[in-house]
Formats: sequence, C-alpha cells, structure tokens
Amino acid sequence: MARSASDYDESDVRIRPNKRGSRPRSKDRPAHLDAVPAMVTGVDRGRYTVIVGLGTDNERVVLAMRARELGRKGIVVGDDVALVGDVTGSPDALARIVRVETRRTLLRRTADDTDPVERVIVANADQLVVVSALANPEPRPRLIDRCLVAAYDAGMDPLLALTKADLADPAPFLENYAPLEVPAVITATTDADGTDGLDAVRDALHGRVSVLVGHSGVGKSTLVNALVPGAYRATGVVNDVTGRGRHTSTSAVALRLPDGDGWVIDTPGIRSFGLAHVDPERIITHFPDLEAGTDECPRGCSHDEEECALDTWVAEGHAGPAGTSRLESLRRLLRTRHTQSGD
Ligand SMILES: Nc1nc2c(ncn2[C@@H]2O[C@H](COP(=O)(O)OP(=O)(O)O)[C@@H](O)[C@H]2O)c(=O)[nH]1
Ligand SMILES: [Mg+2]
Ligand SMILES: [Zn+2]
Repeated sequence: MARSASDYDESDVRIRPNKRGSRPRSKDRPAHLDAVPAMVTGVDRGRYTVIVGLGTDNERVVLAMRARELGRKGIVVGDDVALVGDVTGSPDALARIVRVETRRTLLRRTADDTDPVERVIVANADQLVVVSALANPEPRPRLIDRCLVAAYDAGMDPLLALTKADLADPAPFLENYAPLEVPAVITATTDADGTDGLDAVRDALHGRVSVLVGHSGVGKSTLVNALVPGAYRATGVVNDVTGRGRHTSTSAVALRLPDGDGWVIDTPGIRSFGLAHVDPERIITHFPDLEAGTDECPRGCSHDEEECALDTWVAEGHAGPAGTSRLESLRRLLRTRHTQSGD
C-alpha cells in the first residue's frame, strides 16, 4: 500500500515526480494487505524508528526491525515503508518492516571515486542543504562542489547554508558560487544572540524535506537545534588547532519542523563524497540554459572536451550574458568527479 499525499500532515511538502535521479527499487507485491504505512525517521544498529499515522490524531512513534523477507535491501531515513506486527507504539512493541516503497529521490555516495559500492544516505528528500562554516573549520570548496554534484545527480535542489558568519565575511565565498545560482542562507550562532539569519533558513526549508550534509563541526546540529525546539542534537566543540570536530552525531535523524511545515534531516559529518555513480547528463539537466546547447555535441560528449558544442553555444550568446561563467562553473563541477574525493 503506497502512502498517498493526503496521508501527509504537510500537504504542501513538495514531492517531485519521479523524473530524474531516483530509481524505482521495489516491486510492489500484493502480500501483507494489512500492512500500515510508516516513515523511517531514524536508524540505529538494526532498529528503525518510524512514524505511523502521520498527520492523524493517532500519530505515533513505533520501533521496528526488518522482516527477513527483505533480504539485504537497505532501509534508510526518509524511506516510506510498510509495517506489520505490533504497530501500537507501546513501549515494548516491535513491528516488522515488510516493504520499502519506491523512492522518489535517493541521495547516495561512494566511499571514494573508484569504490563501486554505493552507500545510500537518505531517501525521499527533495533539498540538499550543503552546510559549510565560513571559518573554523575553513570551507572546503571541493567537498562543497561534490555535494552539489551529488544533489543534482539525486534530483534534489541544492541550498548552501553558510554558518559562523560571526567569524568571517561571506562575500568572497559567495562570489565563487554566484554563477551556479545556488540559493544561499547565512547564519551566525552565538551564545549572546542565538542564531542570526534563522528566518531565512526557515523560509528556505518550509514545506520541504531537507537533508543537511557537510563536514563535521560546521554547525549542522546547531542549526537543527535552533530550528526544532526540543531536538537536542548533540553538538561538538571544534578543536581550534586542528579545526577538526568530534563526530558527535553518529546517525541520520529526521525531525519535523515546527508547525508541520516540512522535515529536516541531520546527518553525521562527511569527510568525502565519492561520485563514482554520477552521470554527467543528470547534472546538466540542472543547467537548462546550457542543456539546450548540447544537441550538437558528439555522442557521449563529456561536455568538458574540445569537441563539446557548448563553447560555441555560449560564444553565440544563447546562454545569455552569464553563459561563460555558467559554463566554467558547470565544468568545474563535472571535473570534481575526477579529483580527490577528500577535502
Ligand atoms: N562561532 C560560531 N560557532 C558555531 C556556529 N554554529 C555552530 N558553532 C559551533 O561549532 C561547533 C560544531 O557545531 P555542530 O553543530 O556540532 O556541528 P556539526 O558537526 O556540523 O553538527 C559547536 O561548538 C558549535 O557551538 C556559529 O554560527 N558561530
Ligand atoms: Mg552534528
Ligand atoms: Zn558537450
């Protein structure tokens, strides 16, 4: 039984049609007609926290395990699943997940670019919030570019969240990203003033399912705590000498934004974002001004080679005055697939 949109409390959660980036993974079987729909909000050592009855008077948190019939199929935060067994949500109840519904989006990465094993991070999110501190730790432009590529590949909209604006000026950073036209929000969290810039973050997350990714110590959990009262996500102290944070959050968790206006998913820090699985054609669909110019490209064009038709397209002005910098930025992203997956 697939959950219909009306089962969501957030009727305005933007659910994208299954067009790019997502792969249908499950074949619906008619078994378990009595199964109830649920959404996975946490995964911890083989136990899944799920929410049943989303948006109804009988909404409840249930602990579940995977049914043996699922085999090795992964279940991740954000997954829509079907549950059988004790779904009452009473403290001792343990339900069984018998099915994972088709995913609308799938954020994945490989450990590095040569690693064929994909790790699924989160399912069904529609916005990837790339969190970077403006200082302490220093921004890692290549990691950020890689996250943007992963977002485009997954069919998710990227958002840059720049934290620690109390420590450094965001202007130089923003300049580097302007041609990509990725929206950005800027925050500063201090003991004295709380979180500055939080309203813009709330607006950007409103009605969406957003995943926060970024290096450890950039302030993801701090943001989540500011957004979701009572979230109590552990935050870490960054070592001033190494700029490194302790990995204080160990697993992804989905939290509902107040007033039921969307979800935010906090993830543990990432040090690398392998992109072995990424298809350049999926990246280009996010550059509609340039995509139209690829018709004349040779077959299998990497769009970063001499014969690529995009140079002529841009030179002839078809992509507008920003065409040249747009193409440069696109190629920078395409090239991140061949650079070191770290920093
Ligand atoms: N100065 C400053 N420190 C911040 C800001 N946001 C977070 N921090 C601090 O940075 C450290 C790491 O934050 P945390 O939220 O745990 O980062 P995470 O690893 O990305 O979840 C903590 O000590 C926070 O108090 C900010 O905007 N300004
Ligand atoms: Mg954290
Ligand atoms: Zn090309």
